[in-house]
Amino acid sequence: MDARARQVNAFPVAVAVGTLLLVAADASRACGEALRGTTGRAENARYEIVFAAVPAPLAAGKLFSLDLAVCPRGGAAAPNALAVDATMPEHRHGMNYRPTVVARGTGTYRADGLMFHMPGRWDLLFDLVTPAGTERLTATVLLE
Ligand SMILES: [Cu+2]
Repeated sequence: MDARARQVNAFPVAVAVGTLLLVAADASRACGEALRGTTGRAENARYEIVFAAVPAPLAAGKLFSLDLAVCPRGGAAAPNALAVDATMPEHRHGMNYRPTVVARGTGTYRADGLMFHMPGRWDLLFDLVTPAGTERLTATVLLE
């Protein structure tokens, strides 16, 4: 075996070691690295949700989707389902659309059909259906 062949064979080993190190990193960091172009996060003691808007940045009056990753913390059970909604708490109204959420495996989800129809403060509401009950996590978005 010449040197070039050995180098080619060594490459997958290096990739495997890198993956193991990533898995060993703490769970919240792994969640943060699960999505490219992360828009924001919602968290409590038991769960962390990171999300990326598609398309980004968000704009008033435009339909958008969210790519989401849900990471249980501290031994919390993985959720069975996720629902997404949004409200403007200062105006006491929600969206004019009802988003749909599809599970994509390994704690990731896609929510389609969201629209912030006016600028201002919006609260994204994430309802996690878990074996211990439903948990609501909230993330505030300020839309210009
Ligand atoms: Cu409003």
